Amino acid sequence: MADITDKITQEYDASQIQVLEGLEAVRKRPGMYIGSTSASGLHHLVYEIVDNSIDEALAGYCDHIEVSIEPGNVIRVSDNGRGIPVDIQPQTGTSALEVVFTVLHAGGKFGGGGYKVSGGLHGVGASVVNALSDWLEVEVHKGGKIHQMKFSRGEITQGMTVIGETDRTGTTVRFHPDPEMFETTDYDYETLHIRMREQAFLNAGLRISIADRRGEEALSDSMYYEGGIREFVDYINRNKTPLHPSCIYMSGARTDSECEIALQYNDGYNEILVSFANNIHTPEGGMHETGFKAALTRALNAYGKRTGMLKEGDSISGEDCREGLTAIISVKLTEPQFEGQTKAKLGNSEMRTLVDSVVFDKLSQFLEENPAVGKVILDKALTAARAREAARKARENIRRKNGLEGFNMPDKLRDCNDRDPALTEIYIVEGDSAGGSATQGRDSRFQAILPLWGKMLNVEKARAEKVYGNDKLTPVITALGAGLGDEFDLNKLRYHKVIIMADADVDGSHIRTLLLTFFFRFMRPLIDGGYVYSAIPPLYKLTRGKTTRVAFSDEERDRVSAEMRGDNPNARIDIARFKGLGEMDPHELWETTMNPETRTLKKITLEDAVHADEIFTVLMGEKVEPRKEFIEKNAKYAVNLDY
Ligand code: TSJ
Repeated sequence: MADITDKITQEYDASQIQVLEGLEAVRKRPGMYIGSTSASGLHHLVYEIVDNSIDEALAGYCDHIEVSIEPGNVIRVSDNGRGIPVDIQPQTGTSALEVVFTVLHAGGKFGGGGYKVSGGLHGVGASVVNALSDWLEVEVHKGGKIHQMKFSRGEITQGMTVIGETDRTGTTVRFHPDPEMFETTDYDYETLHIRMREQAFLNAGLRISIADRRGEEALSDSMYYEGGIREFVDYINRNKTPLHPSCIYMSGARTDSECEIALQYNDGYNEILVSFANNIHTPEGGMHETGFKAALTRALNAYGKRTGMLKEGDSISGEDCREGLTAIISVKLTEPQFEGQTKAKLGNSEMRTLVDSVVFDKLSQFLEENPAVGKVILDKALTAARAREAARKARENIRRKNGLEGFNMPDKLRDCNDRDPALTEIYIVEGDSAGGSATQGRDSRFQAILPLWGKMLNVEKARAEKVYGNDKLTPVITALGAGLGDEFDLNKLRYHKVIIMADADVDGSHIRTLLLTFFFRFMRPLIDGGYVYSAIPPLYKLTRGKTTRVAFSDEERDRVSAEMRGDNPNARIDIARFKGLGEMDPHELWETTMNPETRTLKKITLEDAVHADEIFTVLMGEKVEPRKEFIEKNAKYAVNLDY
């Protein structure tokens, strides 16, 4: 504790004014601290608070965290840890509690001091959440007393006050995001649920409960995984068919760092590799992933040679070793370096060496001791290698036939005039009639239209060679111009916005899911790079006399209708539901859905590959029961797949 308070004192001593300036800076440029002020930044506030409780759990003092969304989008986070220290430091006359909420970069993340391993990808902590909340209250149960403190937009509105006695310890924070700071303050339960589940998997033995108390019926879940990341792998594979009974678990440590890996092969063709550093998801990979991949490939090749399954001189590629693989890599280290475009790539090279040696040694040993599993895995990799070779040949054939990267654009494509990909966009439109409206309504200088029609292919089961031959997807591949699979090349992409425009009904959602699955499986960089969008067409058209307006939700419909009525309660407002894109005239489609000045696009992020994979697998897999269950549980998502 000494370390922590010393550090706080140093920062705090500088000047009281700096405190206010610090939090003012957060309110001036919130995006710098939480990434954005959209829904993602809004949810980030919760993660920042919860991270503190998780740090307390990592330190060994807390085993239960409760997170809830209260009516009015108030967030409550509570833990049974030691409670944030409340004693007044003689040097400063303030408590750690006050500092945590008022000093930028304070909180449980003091680098070397404090906790040995702490999260904090952005390292911003509680003070940023405080600055961006129109109110925040904290309650600390500690030393037999309940201490309370209140804030508004970062400023103290009630100093630390003892409000009662208690026989337990712990910290509870409640806050309401400042509507002046965020585009939306509406929390999504499922987003928080997925994140909390992930954290429960990553912290074996920690119970995380979550509840949504906004609706008439509360939603809730309580997550506790004794097996940690082993159960994470089981969870991801739960609707797949595993090739061996239980997952393979490996762990190891050096001074100041540790790693654990769980993996299991299934009979599918996809690779699901999810990595974390200090419990922070690293979707861009990094040194821990590099070490893992290298060691897996080496271990399988060495085993193949030793058992004679692999001929002398032959070798299996890394990708073939990862077909049908689900793996979780979790590393903990004292000074993580996050790099890359989104600071989501681990840069510490010592993690490559650590993970490499742990995986190579432990996996080699496992294969020796479990020859039946070893054979299944090696067979799988060998089959993948053969299939890849066959796919390459098929590709060559098709390329010769119709020049996939080439100059022959699909008949249906209505291309735009501009050739600079950075300035152009392509609308992939469901149905010929909507395609017609879009073609007439568009700005042909920079907007291309590609209509799609009919049922597409079940991508989950398809291998690359089948996709190549599919007449529904070939136009998409050709129009985008960047190839697919191993050879996908973003530099060749012909449009930097790929916009899926489909109806807000079940068929539309089906097409959207299929296209996203296809992009996810075969053009992954397209999704990772944020090039894919979903157009949001309006649901209602409201007419009063000569005035028409549109609405994108039931709430907006009611609001717009009231606005149009104005002071005239008898005014007749005609409300019509758009049955589909095909029903809109070209001008309406342009104004509501295509004009960059007025439209809303939803960027497809697939932030959580695990969740995406769940939807894809369940909705398109062969197992009927999980699909039925999923659709019943997520009726709203099945209609409007919300990534
Ligand atoms: F930071 C915060 F306000 F966001 C927050 C912190 C929010 C929540 C919900 C919990 C916490 C938190 C902090 N839970 N547990 C702690 N623990 C400490 O701050 C703590 C307690 C004792 C000692 C010690 O050395 O005695 C040290 C620390 C850092």
